[in-house]
Amino acid sequence: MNVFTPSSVAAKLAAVSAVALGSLALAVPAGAETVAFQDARGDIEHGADVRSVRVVNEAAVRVKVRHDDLVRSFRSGSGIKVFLDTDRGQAGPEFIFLGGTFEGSDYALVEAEGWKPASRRAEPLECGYIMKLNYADDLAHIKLDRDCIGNPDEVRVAVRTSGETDAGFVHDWLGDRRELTRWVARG
Ligand SMILES: [Ca+2]
Ligand SMILES: [Ca+2]
Repeated sequence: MNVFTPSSVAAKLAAVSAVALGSLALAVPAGAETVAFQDARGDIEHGADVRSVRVVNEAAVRVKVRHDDLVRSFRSGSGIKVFLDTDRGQAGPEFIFLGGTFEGSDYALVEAEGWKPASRRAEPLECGYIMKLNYADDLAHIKLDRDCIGNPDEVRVAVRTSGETDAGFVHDWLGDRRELTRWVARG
């Protein structure tokens, strides 16, 4: 009996492509690109120490920052800056999301120029964005409407946290100072 009949070959090809499709489906969830980045623990003697950052580029752009130990008290003086690079044609980030990460603090999205707010009195942009803080899990969830940041196809970020200690303010970057993640394409 010849096992290499056209039908058995076709069946084997079908089985192979089913496996290939299955693994692709697992690797790339429909409609979402999510990339996670890790950072060392203990860079600063403060709970604002960055542990990891997750960037999601889909219907909205979302950045989730895990800290070592986020606390509610204003005494932590803890804060965050997320620099958003949305245009390869322009050097550096186009936007900065900045805010406090202790309870009751405020936040804003502003246009950036040279890694700083575009003007000394940069007005917060009036569009849809929100930060939610989870003190149990030490997370800051930032969600930005696409229209707020020019509806980019791809985005990358640099993240800097800060906190107050007896010795003054300390800060921690994801990776190195002003290090941008790889580009995250829209899912
Ligand atoms: Ca760190
Ligand atoms: Ca840019």
